[in-house]
Amino acid sequence: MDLASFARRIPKIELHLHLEGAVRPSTFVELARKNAVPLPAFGEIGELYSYDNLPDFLKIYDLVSRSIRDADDFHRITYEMLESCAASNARHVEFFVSAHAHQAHGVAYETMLSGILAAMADIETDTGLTSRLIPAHSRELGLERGLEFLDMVLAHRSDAIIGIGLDYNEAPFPPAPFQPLFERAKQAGLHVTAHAGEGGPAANVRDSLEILGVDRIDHGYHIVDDPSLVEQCREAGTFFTCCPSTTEATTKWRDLAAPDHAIRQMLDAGLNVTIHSDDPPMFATDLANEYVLAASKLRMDAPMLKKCALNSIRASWLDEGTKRDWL
Ligand code: ES4
Ligand code: ZN
Repeated sequence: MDLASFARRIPKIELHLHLEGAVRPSTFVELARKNAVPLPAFGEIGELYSYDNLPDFLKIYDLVSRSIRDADDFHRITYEMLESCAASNARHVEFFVSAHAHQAHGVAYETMLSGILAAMADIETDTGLTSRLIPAHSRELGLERGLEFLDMVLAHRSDAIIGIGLDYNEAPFPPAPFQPLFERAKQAGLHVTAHAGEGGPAANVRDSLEILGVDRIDHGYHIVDDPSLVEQCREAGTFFTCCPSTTEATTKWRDLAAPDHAIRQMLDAGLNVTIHSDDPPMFATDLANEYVLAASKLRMDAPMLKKCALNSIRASWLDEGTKRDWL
C-alpha cells in the first residue's frame, strides 16, 4: 500500500477541531440564508473561506457562528462534522465549541448544547464513532467572563462534556491570568487544554503547562525557540495536538516541507506530536488529508504515522480501560 493510502486508512483520533470552523461552506451559505444573516459578496463559494492571518480568520469564524441559530442547526453542523471525521477513519473525536460566539447573538447555551449532544448520540448509533465536547473560552474575553463561562458549563454538565479549552487570539492574551479558571475546572473534575505557541511565544507553552496545569498543548509550535523547554517536554512526554494546514494559514511556518518547519523540528526533537485538522473546511482540508500532508510534506514515514495515531489515543481523554483496549 502506498504511503498516502496508509495515511488515509489508519484509524485516527481527532483531538483538535473547532465545531464552528468545521462548517462546510455550502452549509454555511444555506444556514445564513435560512437565518437571514447577510454574507459578504462572493463568486465561488470557497472564496468565503479565505484569509491570511488568525485575526482575519476569526472574523469569518464569527460570521459562521452567527449563522447557526436553533438546535436543528447545531445538530446539522455537528452531525456533518462527525460524518467527515468518520470518513477520515476517525474512531473518536474530542472537539471544541465556542459558546460565547453563539451567546453573543442571543443563542442560549442550552439550545446550542441540545443540538450538539443529540447529534453526538445519533452519530454513535449510526456509525459507532464516539465523541466528547470541549467548551472553549475565548482568551480575548478575560478571566471574569471565563469564570462565568465555567459556571455555565458546570451547570449543564453531562458525561459528554469532558473538559475546557482556551482559544482565540493568543499573542495579545497570555495564559497566566486564567490560572483561577483552570484551577476551578480541574477541581470540578474537568480535563483542561489550551492553545499555546501558535501565534504566541514559547513562554506561553511553559505557562500553560506550569501555571494552568494543562493535560496537553494545542499547537505549541513556538516551543522550538526554547531548547530547554523542548527537553523538559520530551522528558515529561507532553502531547502537542498539531495541525499542519493551520501552520500554513496562520503562523510564520508557511511551508510544511521546509526543513526548519516547527512540526518537523518538534518531531526531530522527539516530542509527542499528534496530527489534527483544527478548522477543516475553513483550511480546505480534513483529518485524513492532514495525515497525508504529514507523510508527503513533513516526511513522516509509516511507523511515524502509526506512532502519531497511537499517541493520539494516549493524549485523548478516553477512559483508561478504552485506551488499553485501543492501544
Ligand atoms: C481558534 Cl486560535 C484558533 N485557531 C484556530 N481556530 C480557532 N477557533 C477559535 N480559536
Ligand atoms: Zn485550534
